[in-house]
Amino acid sequence: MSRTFPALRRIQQISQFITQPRSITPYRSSIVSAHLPSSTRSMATGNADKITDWVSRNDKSGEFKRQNSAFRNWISRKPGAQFPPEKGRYHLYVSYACPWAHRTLITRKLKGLEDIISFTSVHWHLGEKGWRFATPDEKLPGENTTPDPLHSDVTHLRDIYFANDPDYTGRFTVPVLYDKKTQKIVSNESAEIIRMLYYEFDDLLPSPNKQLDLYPQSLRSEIDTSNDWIYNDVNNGVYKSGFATTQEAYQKAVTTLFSSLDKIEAHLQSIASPFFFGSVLTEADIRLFTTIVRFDPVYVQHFKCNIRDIRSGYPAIHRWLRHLYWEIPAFRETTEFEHIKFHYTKSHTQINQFAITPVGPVPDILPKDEEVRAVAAMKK
Ligand SMILES: N[C@@H](CCC(=O)N[C@@H](CS)C(=O)NCC(=O)O)C(=O)O
Repeated sequence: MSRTFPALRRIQQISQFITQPRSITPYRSSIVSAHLPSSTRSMATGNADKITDWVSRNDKSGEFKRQNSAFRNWISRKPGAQFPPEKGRYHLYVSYACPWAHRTLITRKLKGLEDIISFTSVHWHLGEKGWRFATPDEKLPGENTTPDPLHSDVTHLRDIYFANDPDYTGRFTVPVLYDKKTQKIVSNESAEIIRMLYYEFDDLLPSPNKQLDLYPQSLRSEIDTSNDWIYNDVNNGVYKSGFATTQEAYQKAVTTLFSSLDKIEAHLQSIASPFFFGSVLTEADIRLFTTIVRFDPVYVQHFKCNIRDIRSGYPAIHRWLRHLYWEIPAFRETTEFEHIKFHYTKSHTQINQFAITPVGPVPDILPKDEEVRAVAAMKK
């Protein structure tokens, strides 16, 4: 039983997780206690909705609308830059559950920035005050899923947002790229953070890492074009499908999502190389991977993206996915399925009232040389 259903075993272990008492040990500095205790702040979305209302209850369109990120500074190696690249100066706040934050973890590892940029993952549960940090006694999978190592009195990610801007009215999203020196948020936009990581720290890196170019000049316009539709239809498309509160909004999103997956499948079928743009790994692979690796374990059932699944319906995408996951450690080592499965199913109570986490699919991702039974039978 436990061998066949590892997910079930994990679910049983965490059944009393959500409201554990907090005991915080002091770390280095305090940013919130004077004026912004998290328990007394109300919602920050600027309206009457709760944090867990993904589509406003007043929005008749029923469509999920993602907000624009508010902090948009750049780390730059240009002389006189406000945020220059420095070893040990910057910290990433992420969630292993989040596909946007996952981009930054993969890029950090691919570029060999582990000793240069530190990180913390929040707990996978997102409640009415948004993301919270794990308590010292909670043992969660994944490196650095700990209390905030930088601030003794921070319990929630929103404390960091409010310390930067007490009037902040947006959502408290991960990833956050944080400057320990000035105690400022540099950026909370993953698409921009990964591009900073591609080049701005290169002077601090040895040659092989420096040479890894994830956004090569010769492919930039192709990457930008694919980013555009893959973001709208696929990365964000799964959310538009899952959070829709009308049949019409759902159907529009889910059919667009699957026609784009069909297009990606045809593209990957047509090239005989392992990466999205041929023989070199690029940003396009990173951005698509973080959605596709969550697809079968979560999006198929939780977001109703169930016209097909990846493992039985998209052989070329499945091959591409498993190549990245099993062959390139930066992809596998930053993927934490427990955070992924529990976050969505136990945080999105607007669409999963009883927070039941489905046991399957088993396993979360197939080994490289195994297929689902029907596919395997066809091959015999
Ligand atoms: N544009 C942002 C989006 C990030 C985002 O939406 N993150 C989600 C997690 S997957 C989040 O933190 N949501 C918390 C909330 O909206 O309350 C990026 O790409 O960095």
